[in-house]
Amino acid sequence: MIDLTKSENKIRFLNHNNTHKTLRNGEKKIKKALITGVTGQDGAYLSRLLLSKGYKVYGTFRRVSTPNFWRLQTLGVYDKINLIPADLLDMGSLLEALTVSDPDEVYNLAAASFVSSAFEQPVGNAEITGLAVTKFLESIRHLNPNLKFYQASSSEMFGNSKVRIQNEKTPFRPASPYAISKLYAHWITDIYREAYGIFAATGILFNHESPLRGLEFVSRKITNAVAEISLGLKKELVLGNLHAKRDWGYAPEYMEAVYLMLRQDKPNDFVISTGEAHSVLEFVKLTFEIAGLNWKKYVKTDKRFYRPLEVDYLCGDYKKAKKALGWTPKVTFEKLVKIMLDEDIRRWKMFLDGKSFPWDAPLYPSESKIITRNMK
Ligand code: NDP
Ligand code: GDR
Repeated sequence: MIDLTKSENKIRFLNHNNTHKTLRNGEKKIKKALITGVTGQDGAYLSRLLLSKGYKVYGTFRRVSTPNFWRLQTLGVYDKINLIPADLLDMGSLLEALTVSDPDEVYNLAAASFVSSAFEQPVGNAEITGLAVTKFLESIRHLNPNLKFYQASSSEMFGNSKVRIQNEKTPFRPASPYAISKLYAHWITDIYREAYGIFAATGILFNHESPLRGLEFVSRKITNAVAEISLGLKKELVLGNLHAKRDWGYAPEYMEAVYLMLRQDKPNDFVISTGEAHSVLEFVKLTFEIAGLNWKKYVKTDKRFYRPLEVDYLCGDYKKAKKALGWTPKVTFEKLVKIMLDEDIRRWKMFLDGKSFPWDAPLYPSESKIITRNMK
C-alpha cells in the first residue's frame, strides 16, 4: 500500500524524468510508451509523434474478425508498433499489457467514443469508458506507480453547461451516458493522483478531427459524403441537428498537447481547444463551398440522427495549456475542413482508379442498414 504525504508526492513528481534517461555508462535508455486505443484516430497520430521522438511504442488492440489497422498503415507506422492484445473489459489483459511493455508512460485513449452509441449501450459504455480506468489505475498502483499516466477526458463532460466558454474550473454537466462515464474516469484519475501520488494527467480535449476520423462522426461524415457527391458517387447527405455548435480542432496538433502534458513537473488537467465554436451547418456549407457545390441541393435532415439528449454548444478556453505547455492551435476551421475534404476526394479518386489502399470507407455499412430503438 502506498501512502505518500503531499510533500512526498511532490518529490515523486519531480523525480519523473522528462527526457530519455542517461544510464551510468552514458548510453541513453529508450523510453517506452503504452497506448490503449492505438487503432483509433488519436492512437495513430500519437504513435507517430512518439516514434518521431524516439520512443518504443506499444499499442493495445482487440481481436476483431476484420483487421482495423488502416490508420496506422496510412501513417506508415504500423510496422513500427509493438502490438499487445488487450480489452479494457478484461483486467487480466491490462495487467498483461503493462507487464509485457513495462512502460514509462501510459496513454489511455481507448473508449467507446461515439456519443450516439453510448445511448444504445449505456452499461457497456460505463464499463469501458468509465470503470475500466479504475482497473487500469489499480493495476498501475500495484505494478509500477512511478510511471506517468494520461487519461483522455472530454469536453462532453461539460454537456449542457451554463458557461459559454469552458475551462478547467467550469462545473461539469454531463448529458449522455458517454459523458458521465468520462466524468467518472476523469475524477478517478484525479483521485489516484491525489491519493497515491501517481503522475496521472488528464486532457479535456474538445472535438478534434482529421482524415483519420471515424465515418460515424459528423465532420468526416460530411467531408466523405461531399467527396462522393462531387465525384457523382452519391446523391444526398442526411444529417441530424444542424444547429449544434462544436469547437473543432485538428487531431495531430491535439496529440502534441497530450505529449506536452506528460513533460510537466507535476500532473495536471488541461483543456485543449481552439476557442471558436461553429455549427454543423457552417461545417456543411463550407465543405460544399470548397467543393464548388450548392449544399441546399443535397442536404436533408432526419430525426434518426438526433440524440435522446442533445448538447447544443461547446467551446473551450485553452489559456491554461497555452501558459503551461506553450501550446496553441494553428490549423483554422477553414483549413481543417479543406484538409479533410481534399483527402477524402483523393481517396475516392484512388478507389475509382482501382487502386488498393488501407482505408475504411468502401467497407463501412450504409447508415440506412443500422437500426436502433432511439430512432424517432
Ligand atoms: P476512436 O473511436 O477513433 O478510437 C477509440 C479506440 O478505443 C479504438 O482503438 C478502439 O478499438 C478502442 N477501444 C474501444 N473499446 C475498447 C475496449 N473495450 N478495449 C480496448 N480498446 C477499446 O477515438 P479517438 O481516437 O477519436 O479518441 C481517443 C480518446 O479520446 C477516446 O477515449 C475518446 O473518448 C477521447 N476523446 C476524443 C475526442 C475527439 O474529438 N476525437 C475528444 C475528447 C476525447 P477498436 O479499433 O478495436 O474499436
Ligand atoms: P460528438 O461528435 O458527439 O461531439 O463527440 P459527433 O461528430 O458525433 O457530433 C457532433 C455534433 O454534430 C451533431 N450531428 C451529428 N452527429 C453525427 N455523428 N451524425 C450526424 O448525422 C449528425 N448531425 C448532427 C451531433 O448531434 C453533435 O451535436 C465527439 C467524440 O469524438 C467524443 O468521443 C468526444 O469526447 C467529443 O467529440 C468531444
